[in-house]
Amino acid sequence: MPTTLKEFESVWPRLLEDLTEHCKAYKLPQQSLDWFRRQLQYNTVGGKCNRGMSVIDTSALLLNKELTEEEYFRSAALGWMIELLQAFFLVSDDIMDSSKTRRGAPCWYRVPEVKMIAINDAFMLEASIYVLLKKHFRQEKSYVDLIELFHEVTFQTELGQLCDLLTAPEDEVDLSNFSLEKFTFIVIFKTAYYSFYLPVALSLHFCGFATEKNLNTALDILIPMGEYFQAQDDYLDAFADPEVLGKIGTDIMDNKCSWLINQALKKVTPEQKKILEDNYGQKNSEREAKVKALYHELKLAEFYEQWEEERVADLRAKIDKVDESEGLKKEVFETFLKKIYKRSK
Ligand code: GPP
Ligand code: MG
Ligand code: MG
Ligand code: MG
Repeated sequence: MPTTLKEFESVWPRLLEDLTEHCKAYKLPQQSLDWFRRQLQYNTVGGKCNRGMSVIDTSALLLNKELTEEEYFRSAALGWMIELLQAFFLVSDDIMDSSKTRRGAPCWYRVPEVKMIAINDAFMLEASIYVLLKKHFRQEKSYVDLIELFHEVTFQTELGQLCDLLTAPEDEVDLSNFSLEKFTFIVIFKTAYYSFYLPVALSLHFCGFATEKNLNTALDILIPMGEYFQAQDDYLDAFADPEVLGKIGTDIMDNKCSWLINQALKKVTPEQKKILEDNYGQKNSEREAKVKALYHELKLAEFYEQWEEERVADLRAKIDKVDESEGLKKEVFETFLKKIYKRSK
């Protein structure tokens, strides 16, 4: 049985206490400690936690048994470290993207008393990963591998974010800057590594199955899966109900090199292209609506659905070929795919 959000969330208070104790040892003034605990709670808890929970489910599949209480706690701790990494990214990303809401609540930097303190809060979310990793995994043979994995994936994500930001300058809309090649780089780096490869790689280390072959197989499937997931994120940005999605899309106004604009550019007539040039990438909701109307006219939602079926078929074919001889299991990937296929949030 896959773990539930409730079980996963029940581990969090212990980790919050670990971080609290660490600060208390430094005699951190109470006001700062209260702030740290509050921001940890606000930014780390309350999401779907698919990334974090998948460390547990992957570990149960790889070990082919029900996890002991201790194993559950430790794999959940690794899962929460991904959620901390994600919190660090999202608090920062929302500032960079001028986003308004996240998980149905105001973005942290938009909470009135927070503002740019959110930048330091983001750094502390990241640093918390290594505090917990040291506390719980220092004695493991895989400790250095785990640290290096978090560092490398963080760097990869930052490369993706850099490319995302540079392709989307605020003051200069140049649609010729976009291409599906750039889109692919951006999404693999800003999303696929930390959201898809990281949970499975952590679990492989945790279970003692992190052979080069298994890690490479994981990359080979999870990177294209993450690419599909971010195309979905871009599709939902324009087409999903913000109430269901928990965030209001900003890609059109933010001039993002998204899946939708790249597909639109392949389909437009010169007249339609003019509409995009005049209205894309501007902080003006009427102009944004014009771009969305064109997306509808181009039947991009239908095109996306068809594209999704093709990508999923490719992924299933790849999963079918997985070599299980070193302890990896097809089911790990099937479970991932099932969770994201046709998601609405
Ligand atoms: C989200 O892309 C991007 C990240 C989570 C990576 C951020 C990386 C940093 C180094 C800060 P997005 O902007 O499309 O996500 P959303 O739609 O959720 O805002
Ligand atoms: Mg964003
Ligand atoms: Mg962004
Ligand atoms: Mg998005």
